[in-house]
Amino acid sequence: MTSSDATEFDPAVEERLREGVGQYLVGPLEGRGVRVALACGRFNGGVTTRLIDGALDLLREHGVDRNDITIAWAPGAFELPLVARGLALGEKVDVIITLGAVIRGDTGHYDVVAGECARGVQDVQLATGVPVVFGVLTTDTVDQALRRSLPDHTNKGRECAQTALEMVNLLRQGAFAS
Ligand code: INI
Repeated sequence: MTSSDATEFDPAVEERLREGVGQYLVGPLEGRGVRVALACGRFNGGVTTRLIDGALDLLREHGVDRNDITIAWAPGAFELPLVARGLALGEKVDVIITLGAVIRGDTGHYDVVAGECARGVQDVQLATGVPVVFGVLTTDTVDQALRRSLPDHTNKGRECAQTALEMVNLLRQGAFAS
């Protein structure tokens, strides 16, 4: 979900904010030297592969080396937190992007799978200090999932890749504990 036009961040205010404070911390979208793992659910793989393509496009555009990108497949969204935890503790990546698709129409346990996945992802990033981006679509219909994984700037995987670079470069700054 992107901000609406009414709530979107206005870059024009940035200069004013910078001038008004001592430290202004923001993560630039620099991909060189950033190691990224994509933890992906195979369930609804027709959607998750579209999210992967969106993420890879953004990472390449910002200079991430292909050798610094890892793809790890989990059976479904429920397993993504454990895969993310393993990658984080392995200390070979700087950020993990979880990509999945939980579609209400397909399952009675939608709420459990979606909720546990989100909770687990947050738990992993807080416990390890490695940023874990939540790129799991939670939709009512297949059509909604397909619309959020189009090959354009609205693709959720692409959006999450941008979040990943911003978070890595933000947390690399001196004000943060390493
Ligand atoms: N996993 C998903 O990623 N998306 C779904 O929509 C989904 N549904 O519909 O059930 C789903 N289920 C599998 C789940 O993630 C686990 O892999 C499974 O329960 C085994 O632990």
